[in-house]
Amino acid sequence: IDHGIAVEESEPEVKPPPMYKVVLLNDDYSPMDFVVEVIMKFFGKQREQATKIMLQVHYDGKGVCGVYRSEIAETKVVQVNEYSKANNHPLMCVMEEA
Ligand code: TYC
Repeated sequence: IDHGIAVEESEPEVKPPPMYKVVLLNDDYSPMDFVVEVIMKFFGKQREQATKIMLQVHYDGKGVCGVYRSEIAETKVVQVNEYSKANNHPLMCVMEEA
């Protein structure tokens, strides 16, 4: 018998996808202007914001460039690491669970 009473859901029907921080790591050799260009090119930041992120990495060891779903985060990491290598800089990008 249908009592017409809706069952309360404790969670939403569709879970949001897991999100990942895409993080740049500091090193002693990558030029600051190269890092700023990378943040602008791959993460769509304006120069002022890109410079803030670069300095965060330089002084604190790492910095978040953006938060994305897994496939997009993985693509950013590969693109940045390939671009750094192609330009002979040791700049490294990794992802972390948000
Ligand atoms: N530490 C580098 C320097 O002094 C600059 C730098 C910033 C390198 C951010 C990597 O992700 C980085 N030239």
